Amino acid sequence: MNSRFYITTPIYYVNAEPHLGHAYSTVVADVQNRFHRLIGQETFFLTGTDEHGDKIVQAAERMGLSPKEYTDEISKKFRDTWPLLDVRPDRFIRTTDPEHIKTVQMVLQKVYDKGDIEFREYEGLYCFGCERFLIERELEDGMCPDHKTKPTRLKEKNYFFLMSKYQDWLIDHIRSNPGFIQPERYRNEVLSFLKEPLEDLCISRPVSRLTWGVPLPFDKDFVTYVWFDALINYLTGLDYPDGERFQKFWPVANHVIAKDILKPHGIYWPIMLHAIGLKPYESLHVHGYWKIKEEKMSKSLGNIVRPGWLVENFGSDATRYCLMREMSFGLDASFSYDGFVTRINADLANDLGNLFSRSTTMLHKFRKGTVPNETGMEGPQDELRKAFSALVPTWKELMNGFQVHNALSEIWKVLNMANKVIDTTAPWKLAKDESKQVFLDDVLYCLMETLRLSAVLISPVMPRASEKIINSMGLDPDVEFSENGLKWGRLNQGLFIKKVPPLFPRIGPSRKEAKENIKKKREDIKKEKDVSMDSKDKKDGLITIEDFQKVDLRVAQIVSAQKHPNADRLLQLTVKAPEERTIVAGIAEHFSPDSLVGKKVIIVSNLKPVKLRGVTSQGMLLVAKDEAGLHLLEVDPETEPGAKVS
Ligand code: ME8
Repeated sequence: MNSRFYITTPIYYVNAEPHLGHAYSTVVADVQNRFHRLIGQETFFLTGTDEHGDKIVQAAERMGLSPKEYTDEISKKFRDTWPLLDVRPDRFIRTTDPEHIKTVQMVLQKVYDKGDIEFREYEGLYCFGCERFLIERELEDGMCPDHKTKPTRLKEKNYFFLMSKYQDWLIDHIRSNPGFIQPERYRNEVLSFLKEPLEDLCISRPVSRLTWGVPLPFDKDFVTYVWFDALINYLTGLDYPDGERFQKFWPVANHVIAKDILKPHGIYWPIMLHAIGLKPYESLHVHGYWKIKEEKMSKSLGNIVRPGWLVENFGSDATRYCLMREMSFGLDASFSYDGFVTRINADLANDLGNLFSRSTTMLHKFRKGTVPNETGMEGPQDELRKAFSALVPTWKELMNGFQVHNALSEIWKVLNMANKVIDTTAPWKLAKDESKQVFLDDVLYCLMETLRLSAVLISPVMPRASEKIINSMGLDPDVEFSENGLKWGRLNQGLFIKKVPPLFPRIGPSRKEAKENIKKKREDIKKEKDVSMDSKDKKDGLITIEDFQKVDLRVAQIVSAQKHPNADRLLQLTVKAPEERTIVAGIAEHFSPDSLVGKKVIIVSNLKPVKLRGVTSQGMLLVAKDEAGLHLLEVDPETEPGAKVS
């Protein structure tokens, strides 16, 4: 095995903000980075943003910003998103970084001097979404299959990279390196594409049409086309050509992408590398699409899920777990809120969370919280010891092959086995039987050691929960999350295990269930009302105008919103009406804090302040409630905060 590992994500276009699809590739890379570090390799992890090209200029124009201002803003959003998901890249690269521009120009000059770049006229069908010319057979019903738009016919003189002359070399390289493109279906896809003659690659745009790009060093009237610019980030990221990092990490380069950019990575990139005399990357790892209701999640289709929203709802660990567990690497997967909730409640709250709390509770009850002697007895618990000797090598192999979903499923088999060990050995019964104490010691030891070792195995995916487990054992995560930590039997007798709050509290009913509950409640209330209205004076429900005038309704603008520190169902809002005040509202299950900021709503402003779980609420937010749930009562955005509602 190599002693080093270099992992990259695509650099994302800044024409839209990050979504779950970007988060997936980035978390995959982070998990790989953590895994390879854990098994003792020196690693380097690169991500970043792709900032040149027509699409970016158009997006900036729509926002009324210069390309520079615009790219600064959106690039920062990507950079700020990754820590929310505990993603820790070693370098965040931007294609507008001066050192990158220098590297691109150096590479272009090298390829040009070699005679692999030529100036010619070209006419073809250009997709602005893909930022490249498409060929007829790539179209579906005359449209770009990815962007569902009709390409534009363009004719212009441009520079071309003479890719076709390296076609046979590439076929040979892919055939003789089975792991070069993974999973195999994508390797086959590239090989089947290479059965047709390759066209040369247009690598420039005239500055008359586009100035937002890297100028060609050999012709100032042209800038380079995005792919020649973008792919080179993987070299700039290692300080190519002279950096020490380049020497260390280029031979072990692993790229993660989705299938949308298979062709540039599976064909253009290895040929570019070969042309400049470099060995191609070690492996390309290609995953499928996250979809929503059968459509690819994408900024152009507008059906996106924000990573920040996922973290707010589920937390970072559970989001990472669901991303890794719900998608088989290489295949498409569907996102649904309910699917994530079900997964979290079943795997994290029940299987892992319960195992941890049941085991520590019993350890406290029967052994004052200290780890007993491992007595190595036969019994159901012995299966756990045996299971790990098979699980650890399987886990390594699956993680190495980017089969994280399968690695997790193998770990969960053992966690379930441990839960069954508790049921079948019934430690609470053993505790009452003097003759069973040595056996009980072994059962408790095996449960705790199962938890420690599982924590090590899940640490690349769920760094927080695994650290909590290791810390509760008074151990050092830096020591445990290493090759040493992978050995059974590291928990020493006498070690005190702290009790900690539940690792993964159950998430309340899913939206669908919540809607059904609300509907049922409404029906119950209606039934009760109908009965009381019949028996009492129906006029009882009416109020006078004077009654209504007692209520002071005002327009308020929500300035900030955050989760209530002590209650899951509550949000803490700061509103302007026109003076600032705090309102605590029971709407956390229906609205994400971010979605509320800036909204103008109606509040009851003369309610007596009340303290709700430690925070004083000065008023009440009005919402409408129907079978679908809660809806905000928004007012015309022109209305001044503080305006009286009558
Ligand atoms: O293509 N499912 O940038 P991009 C899974 N700048 N992954 C998805 C996804 C989805 N629905 N949507 C996006 C570019 N992705 C170029 C790359 S690299 C030298 C230049 C992820 O912003 C996935 O990794 O369109 C995909 O390959 C990438 O975002 C495309 O990002």
